[in-house]
This record gives sequence, structure tokens and C-alpha cells, in this order.
Amino acid sequence: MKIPNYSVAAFAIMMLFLIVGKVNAQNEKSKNKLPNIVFIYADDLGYGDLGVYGATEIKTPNMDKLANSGIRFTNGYATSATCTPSRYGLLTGVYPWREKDAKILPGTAPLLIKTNQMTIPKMLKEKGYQTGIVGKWHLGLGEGNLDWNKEISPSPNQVGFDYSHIMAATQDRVPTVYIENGFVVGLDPKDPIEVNYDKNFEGIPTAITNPELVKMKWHHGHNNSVVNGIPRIGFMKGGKSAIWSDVDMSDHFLTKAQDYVIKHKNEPFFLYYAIQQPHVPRTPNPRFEGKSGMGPRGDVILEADWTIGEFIKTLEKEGLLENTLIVLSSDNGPVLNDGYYDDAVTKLGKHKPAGPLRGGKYSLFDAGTRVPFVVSWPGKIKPAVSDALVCQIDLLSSLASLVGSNVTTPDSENLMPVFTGKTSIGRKELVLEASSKTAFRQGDWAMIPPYKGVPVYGDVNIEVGNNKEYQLYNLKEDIGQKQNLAKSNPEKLKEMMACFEKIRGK
Ligand code: NG6
Ligand code: CA
Repeated sequence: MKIPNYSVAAFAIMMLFLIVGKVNAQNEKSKNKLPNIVFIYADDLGYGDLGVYGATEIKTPNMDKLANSGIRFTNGYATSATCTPSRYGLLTGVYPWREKDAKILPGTAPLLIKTNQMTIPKMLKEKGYQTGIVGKWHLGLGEGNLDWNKEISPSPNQVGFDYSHIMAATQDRVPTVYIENGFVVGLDPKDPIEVNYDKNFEGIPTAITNPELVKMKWHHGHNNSVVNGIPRIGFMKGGKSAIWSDVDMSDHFLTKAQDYVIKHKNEPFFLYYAIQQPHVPRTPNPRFEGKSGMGPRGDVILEADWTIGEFIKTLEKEGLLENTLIVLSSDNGPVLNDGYYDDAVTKLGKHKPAGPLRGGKYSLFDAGTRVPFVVSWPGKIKPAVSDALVCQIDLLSSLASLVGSNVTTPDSENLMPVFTGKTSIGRKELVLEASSKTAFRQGDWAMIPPYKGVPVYGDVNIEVGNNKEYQLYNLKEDIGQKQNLAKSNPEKLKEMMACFEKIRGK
């Protein structure tokens, strides 16, 4: 039978439409594909520790490159001047001063986040994300009286993370072991682990009873159990086969983070990659030892920078970088002597870890909470520097809006247009916390109400912000908070106090 020519042509045209339609649909799908989300969260990294934030004495090429590929915030804040409260605020979108137990936790503390509480990973999971954490946790585990030799629960896995590979608290606190999905990694059941923060176990050496074991001298605190020659906070017995290697910790977490990305490259994933640097004890891998000329604190910043570079290379190699939203930030401001003699003070030279800001870790002054804050998403965000006021607490509502979730909290603002550079108008105000005391930022102004207590936290030599008088600073004109304007501008002070009290009382 002879097929008329016009029907061949019609068939061809139809096929063409089908193919074009399919290609378009595919394009549309990949264009609208939810981005992967990664938080790279450093520990005690200061506003002035990165080249891109003004450091000249230390080189951070990989963090600088990331910052230059996205939006670098000059007014980006952690919620708190210490770790546990900041991480609580970051993950829950709730101000940590609303939670009375949000203080620096011992390694034996129960889980601070309630298992029925909303968190970023939980919200993302509801939207089809695979969620993981690698690195420092420090938000408590279990329900008290934890048996480290059984399944540890609740853990990150009960508050939204599908996968967790963590250290329980800090590098200077016991237990000095990794925990994966609720189980201590490499534990020998014949050598069970016991942990206590109140009293030692019989026959276990400490930095006081056996100073000859100590390779890193303690300055204040840090004189309990000695692990790998480093005296820690808290006492620990057993678990020998599970004990981590401090100098390999950075490589260890990097490998876990890279493995996670490779394993989940075909689904949208959220990875909270909480690196341990430059918190004490600073234990650079021998590859980085002596490389900064600034002692171990500088060396571990170089190590962290290299590690971040390697991690980003993995995203690139897997073809994921374009559609990955990366937030780089720190949990609180910098500190030099945080309990060990490690040359951080003596070898500092001209480096200014807090940049132009006043104070540091533990401080109500700006260096306590104003931290490096970068948002990169190569496929979507054009590089820029933004002066908008933003806080880590806003990531919950912002990411919710990005993925089409209506999760929010009264404290967390949807700043997605700011994080993607569509506007530079951020928050109007922000309550900041240090050691359960609070201060207030509004526009360019910072206000610290009167507080009892020492003005300088002696051991660490940081001005913490306590003063019998009200303090009021205009950060635009006086970023170093040198000129207290409380007396010369009583109207502004009154206005800020009223707003501050209204939020605090909410
Ligand atoms: C302090 C520790 C300090 C550090 C900090 C927690 C003493 C004297 N000092 O109590 O070394 O571990 O807690 O840091 O023990 S944070 O970044 O996790 O908040
Ligand atoms: Ca910290």
C-alpha cells in the first residue's frame, strides 16, 4: 500500500514535537531540581581569620574562593558566643536564650533538642531530602545516664538526620571516640567505655596524678583524663580500640563527608559538615605543622582551609557544585588561649582573629557572634558582598521557603531573597547571647544592658561585655565599639530597650 507523503510528514512532525517536548520537560526538571544544601560550620573561627574578611597574615585561598563565588555577608551572626547555644539556634530556628539548658554542655548531657521539635534536617526530610551530619555535635545525647556501649538514643538520628558520624561534644571533652548512627565506632565489647564528669574512675591517670603523660600542657581546666597525651575535660575509662587520632580528625571527617556526597549524589541531600577547627586542642596533621608560622591555631586554620577545598573538589568532580547551596560560617567568635599552652598568644604576630571587632568568644561585644558568613550556589547566586543583617537562626525559615515548606518559627525570618542576593534588606533586629546574657542589635546600633560580672574573662583574656552602665554603639561609625553613646543618645537607648524587652518577653 502506498502511504501518502503528507502522512509521513505529519508523523515526522509529531515525533519531533514529542522529542522536543521531552527534552524541554527534562530541562525544566533539572532547572527546578531542589539544590543540595551543605553547611560547613567551623568551630571558633573568627571574623578576621579569613583572607576575604581582611586577614593578611594567614592564607585561606579555598574559603576565599568559596566566598568570592557567592554572597559574603559582613553582618552575619551566630545566635550565640558559644557552641551549644549557637548550634541549637542554627538547627531549630529558635533563639537559644529561650531554652534554659542551652549552655556549653558536658559530654554526658542529655539531648537538648526535643525529639518532637522541628529542625532543619527534619523539615528538609519532609521535602524528600536525604540528611546527614559529619563532625561536631555538642547538643547532648540520650536521656541522661547514658550507656556508651549500647545504642545511643536519642541522637542526631532522632531529630532529623538519616545519617550521623559525630564526636559527642568537643575535641577537648571525653568521650574521645566517634559515634556513627548511635554506635561508638570500633568499640571492643570486652573493653567497655565509661564516662564521668564529676569523679574519676579508680586507677585512671589524670593530668594531675600523671603529668608525665601530658604532651600538651593545660593552662586552665583540661586536667582530667589524658588521651593521646592531651589532657581533657571529663574522665573516661576503657574503649581503647575506639579512641580517635587527634591529628587525623580533619582527614577523617573529610572522608566521611566526601563519602556521604558520593553516596547520595542522585538525590537532593543536606549535609551538616561541622569541622572541629580551630577549637582547642589544636592538633594539625603533620602535613600542616609549622606551616602558618603562627603555631597550632594558624596551622589548623590552614588545615581547615585545605579540607574545605578538597570537599568542594568532590562536589565539583561529581558534577554537583552548580546546584549545591553552601553556607560557610562559624559557631562563635575567636579565642586564643582557651585552656592549653599552644603558642596561640605568643605566635600571633600581627594577625587579628576578630578583625576590627571588639571582644571574642564568650563576649556580648560583636566579635562573640559576628562571624564569617558566606552563601554560595554557583548555578543561582551571583557573587556579591552584602551588608544585610542576617543570622544563622534564619536558615530554617529561609530554606523552608526555598524547598516549598511552610515550616517557620517566630524567631526565624525568611531571608531567602537576601541569601540569594535579590535584596540587601535583611533583618531589622537581632537578640544576641553570651553565657545566658543577651544584647541587642538594631539597624546599625548595638546595645548591651548593664550586667554584673567581670569585664574581662581573665583566663582567656577576652572582654565579655559586662558593665554597670548601659552600652550603646553605632557600628557603622564605630565598628570596634569604642564610643559608648548611651549617655549622649538616651532616645535611641530607650527605643532599643523597649524593642529588646518586647522580644525577650515574647
Ligand atoms: C569551656 C572550656 C573551653 C571550651 C569551651 C567550649 C574550660 C576552662 N574551658 O568551658 O576550653 O571547651 O568550654 O567551647 O574548661 S565551645 O566552642 O564548644 O563552646
Ligand atoms: Ca565554638
